[in-house]
Amino acid sequence: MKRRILLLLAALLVVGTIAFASTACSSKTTTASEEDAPAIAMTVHVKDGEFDQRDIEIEAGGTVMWINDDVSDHDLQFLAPNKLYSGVIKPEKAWVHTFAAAGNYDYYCDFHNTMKGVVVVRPAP
Ligand SMILES: [Cu+2]
Repeated sequence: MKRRILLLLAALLVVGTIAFASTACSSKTTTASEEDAPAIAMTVHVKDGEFDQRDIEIEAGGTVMWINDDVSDHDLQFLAPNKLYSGVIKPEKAWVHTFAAAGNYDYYCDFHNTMKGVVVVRPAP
């Protein structure tokens, strides 16, 4: 089961690198292998027009994966502490981002601006 998740993640990273190379600062430019795929600290499902969970907390350096389980396109737009855009996440696709610095990262979906979430990144211990 864990191996399946890692393979899925590796595939997603490759797709993400191609689709979002200009915006996803953490994406790798080489083909991801199981060894260099980052461990996912949290997974957020996008379903029924909501982020589930809406509020998450990770440590600095942690990686979050958003999976679009919905039937429509969604995206993530972060305005602070720095601008960050996921690009359009199609149904059954995912977006992965690593948060290097501590802070409160509020985001919303450009398509449905009632869809909001926050990633609270604690300083690494
Ligand atoms: Cu949306």
